[in-house]
Amino acid sequence: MGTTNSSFDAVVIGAGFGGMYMLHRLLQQGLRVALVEQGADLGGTWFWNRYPGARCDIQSMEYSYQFSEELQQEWEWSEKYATQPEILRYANHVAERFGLREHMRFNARVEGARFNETTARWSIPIVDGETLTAQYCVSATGCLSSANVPDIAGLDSFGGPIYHTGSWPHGGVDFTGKRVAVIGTGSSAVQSIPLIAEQAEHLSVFQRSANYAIPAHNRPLEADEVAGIKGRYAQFRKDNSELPFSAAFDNSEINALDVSQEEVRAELERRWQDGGLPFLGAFADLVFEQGANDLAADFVREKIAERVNDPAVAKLLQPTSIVGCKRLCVDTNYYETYNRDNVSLVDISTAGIDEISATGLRCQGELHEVDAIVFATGFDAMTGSLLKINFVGRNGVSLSEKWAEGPRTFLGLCTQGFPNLFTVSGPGSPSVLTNMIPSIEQHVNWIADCIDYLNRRNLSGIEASQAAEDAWVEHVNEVADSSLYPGCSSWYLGANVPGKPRVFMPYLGFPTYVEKCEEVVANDYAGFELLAATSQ
Ligand code: N01
Repeated sequence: MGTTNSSFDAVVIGAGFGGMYMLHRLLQQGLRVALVEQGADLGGTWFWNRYPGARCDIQSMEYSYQFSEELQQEWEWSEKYATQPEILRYANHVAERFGLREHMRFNARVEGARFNETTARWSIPIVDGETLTAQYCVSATGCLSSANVPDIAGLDSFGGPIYHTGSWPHGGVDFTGKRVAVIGTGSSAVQSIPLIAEQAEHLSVFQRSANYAIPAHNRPLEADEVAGIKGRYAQFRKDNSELPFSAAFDNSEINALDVSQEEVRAELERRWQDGGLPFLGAFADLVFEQGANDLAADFVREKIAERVNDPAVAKLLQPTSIVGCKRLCVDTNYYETYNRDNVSLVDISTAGIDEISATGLRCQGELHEVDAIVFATGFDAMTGSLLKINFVGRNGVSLSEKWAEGPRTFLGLCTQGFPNLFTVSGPGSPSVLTNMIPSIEQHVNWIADCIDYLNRRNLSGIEASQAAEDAWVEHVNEVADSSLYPGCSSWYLGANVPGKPRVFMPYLGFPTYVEKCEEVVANDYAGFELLAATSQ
């Protein structure tokens, strides 16, 4: 279809796990595809998040591609939870193995993408580069890729280095002999704080809200457990795909409110000892019934009190919110770190940080002098990176205009008014409430099959219908409202970014979602309008 080297059948944006697999699928279909990536290399999340202690808290045997049986058989994971360098090595291995690199353009930031209604093609200019055109544009820009740096007065006046966990220097950072501030206590902070504390002269953690963390109990993988999974990998994947989070969380069908308190405690203790996110699967009603959630919350608060020596510090570290309503953290020595002499916890829950000066952070009048600041303040999640691209669809309407009141999509895959634009793990899809890689694969497979369907019929494209999109947005909200998830100020709701509309963005329930996607296909893309071939 293309005539010059800037004209493609499809352009994929982002070289993380989503973009890489999208590229692979479309190349296999014989299409001319370019992948553009703003970073200097591939890996997405795992390219950027190189902070000390960065590792995935989904088990490595699951947090990996399943599209190639040979790939999943040959790759050897070393630990239960893989480190960032190991995951990045895996991403590079995949790119080499499937010949993806030569189709990738790095340091290529998209500076706006516009749909041409006459040609039914996207025009995609690259900063300081050429303009690519393509029939299809697939955004695989990631759900947690647009760093959130709070606008704190005086930030620019700080005399030392400032880091964000999500764009960590590639050469690493040596905090030896330094007084360090970490702002934030989410997953990135929980992972990095114990290691920064080991190195720094002094670490001050600035906590706005306490978060629940469950011990990881990370360990090397045993040869026999690896062989056990590899011996039935396809079935293992299939079993997991039928679970709510598409991960082996050993989800119980028992309600905490239907059994005795002793039974509840025994099961929570068992989960605590096993460690990690499967804690959330302890009871079927845990994220749906406040009473059940309270039991789990009390349990974790008690554990925190046991792990932290100073009762006043322990109290500050005990969250009062709903367990799981903000993403559960998984830790290694997080709470014990506060028992160290060189670590202090600064409570900023009521008054925040007044200002940053040349030498430190001032809170409630007191100056905390530091040599370096680490922002572990998360991301403008799910919509941040999409909106930064400045997509312009039909009638010159931009995505920011369309999503001014919050994201609106059909299945998290497409948004009305933006034909031939697909989003991998878009808002309105299960994405961040699941094991991301299987979710990504499901999305990519759907998109690749859809493009193949359109090409076989010589159609010029596809667009979500307004009615299907409206119904989907309503359904996503209804499902979320049946749970406890919307009950706290989480990034799932956009509540971490000042001024962002509060809309629950992910879809809760992976298997139901997959059924709905398959139903749409079985009904010849019901809910979409198929666009006739253009004369261009
Ligand atoms: O970011 P977060 P993250 N002043 O948004 C605080 C995934 N992930 O990078 O809770 C002061 O969770 C904020 O406080 P509050 C995972 O899905 C996975 O840690 O909003 N503080 C919070 O404490 C995760 O959920 C892995 O009151 C401010 C923290 O900063 C997601 O990425 C590892 C503030 C931000 O926590 C994001 O995690 C790491 C302000 N103005 C991340 N603004 C693994 O798989 C925000 N905060 C292991």
